[in-house]
Amino acid sequence: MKTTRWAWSLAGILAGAAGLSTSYLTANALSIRESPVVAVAEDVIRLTPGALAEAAIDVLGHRDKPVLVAVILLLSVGLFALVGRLARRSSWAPTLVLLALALVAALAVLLPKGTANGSDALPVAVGFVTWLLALSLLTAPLRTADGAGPGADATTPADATTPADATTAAEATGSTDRAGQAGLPESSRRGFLVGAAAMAGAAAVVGVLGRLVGAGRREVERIRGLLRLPGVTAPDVPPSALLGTADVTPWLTRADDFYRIDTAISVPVIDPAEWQVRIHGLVDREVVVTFDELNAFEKTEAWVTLNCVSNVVGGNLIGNAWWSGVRIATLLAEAGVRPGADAVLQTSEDGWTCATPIEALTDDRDAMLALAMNGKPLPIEHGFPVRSIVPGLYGYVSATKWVVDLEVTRFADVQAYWTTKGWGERGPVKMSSRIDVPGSGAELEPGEVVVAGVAWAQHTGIAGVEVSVDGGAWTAGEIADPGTVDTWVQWRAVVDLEPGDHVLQVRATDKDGLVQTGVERDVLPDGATGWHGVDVSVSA
Ligand SMILES: Nc1nc2c(c(=O)[nH]1)N[C@H]1C(S)=C(S)[C@@H](COP(=O)(O)O)O[C@H]1N2
Ligand SMILES: [Mo]
Repeated sequence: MKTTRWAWSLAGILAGAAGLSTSYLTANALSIRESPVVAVAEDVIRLTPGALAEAAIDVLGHRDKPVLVAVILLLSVGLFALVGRLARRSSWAPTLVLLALALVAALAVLLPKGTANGSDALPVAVGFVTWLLALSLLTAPLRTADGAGPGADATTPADATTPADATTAAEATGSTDRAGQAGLPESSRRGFLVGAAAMAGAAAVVGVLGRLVGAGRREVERIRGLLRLPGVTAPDVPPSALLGTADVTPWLTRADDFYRIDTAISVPVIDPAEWQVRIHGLVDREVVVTFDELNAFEKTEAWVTLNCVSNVVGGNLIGNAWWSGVRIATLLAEAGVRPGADAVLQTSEDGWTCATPIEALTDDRDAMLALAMNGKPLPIEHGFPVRSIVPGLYGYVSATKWVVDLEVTRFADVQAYWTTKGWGERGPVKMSSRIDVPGSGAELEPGEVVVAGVAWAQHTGIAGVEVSVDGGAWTAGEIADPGTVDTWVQWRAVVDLEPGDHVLQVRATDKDGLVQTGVERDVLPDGATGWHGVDVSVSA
């Protein structure tokens, strides 16, 4: 007995819908900014060449994203139908197609954005598993009807228009009652239809649930969009910070491109109206500050380059932004720090902790409780509504996102999240430098080659950089002057390259005269050291 082709297609489409809805629910339950489908749409927009994108915006106006999401969903329906049909003859072919789809989605979620973290791929994984389970559930009655397992009728391709294939004949005649007498025996037919209806219902329920679960984040995004932050100005990149070299990492990191590191599986979503920070411990009086109170304080603003202790030499867990907030020193002064205290244990809404030297919080580097990044309220992933920013220290000892508690204390008396796992207690940023152009593996013409990148020694400042070819003599490059010691600086140098394979290396010198060490150390326990090198080959 043969089943109909449309039934297999429908099974594929419903299994696909089920997977999309469970991934959507998972994304919303974890407060992830976007579902996998939207992530794919955003990446398509991002990767679309400028001219084409402009043409699309001309035609579609600012509905380009919803239109694209609709197109992606339609294409998916086609692919899911194909997956269903493939399932008739093979068990691995549909799995492969679904795996490919899942990989595209995972890449869209993880790769291009600095803002993703590992758990952002969870919705894709959940969706993929749902696809496989739903497909095998829905196709079971069809398989029974076919009277054999996958592959049994491989000699008779389902799509072939042999006269013997009654179902194809029925389709060819455009029969409206395709479910009927065309192929499925009554019992399998009922089993399949009941299963299909149940799957469609379940997918719809899960989708609606996802929408409801996501309401909290949408509401906080709305509030965030309406927030007024007096004293917060838009970023205005100092021209002296730019050397104008092509293809160098932008000096200002856009929030969307800013690396993201945290232990949050579900992103904390906090309504500013419910936010407050408590300052207590070794203080004269405990102080609680609400968001509106904090927002009423005088703001301080600064360019600060933040980086992660886990950044390997040459890595990109580093970003530079214009931060606006309230000096932590002002708040600590209101509480009155008692003698003997040397640390502040910071705690986030999700229970993450770090201990920061009081000195770094109260000296002239203007450590702040930041309310804005690049002139806008903090993105939720970067700590909305309030996070700490301390120039010169790695994020893991200072940059608490979603901060809610500051306990004045002593290092000797506390343990913090990462220090219990073997990371250093203090985390001053180590000087480093990176080559951005040419890229590793670049193929170049012989002669003069521009080498360029960024270098940093937060809160000390970079005095210069040098480059070397194949471990030879160091030659000085030029550096830009951002007008602060708390950010990375752009640098460039020109080297003369002969045909052949070469290694280019860079090292920096800070404003204290210290030369960046070539000794290679791992990121654990307190930051990597060593020189960044790139391999290039020069044609003859
Ligand atoms: N609440 C919270 N804050 C946190 C962390 C975290 O896991 N949880 N990670 C820290 C680390 S290790 C770094 S490097 C910075 C990264 O900040 P970003 O994600 O905004 O780039 O945040 C810090 N603040
Ligand atoms: Mo970090």
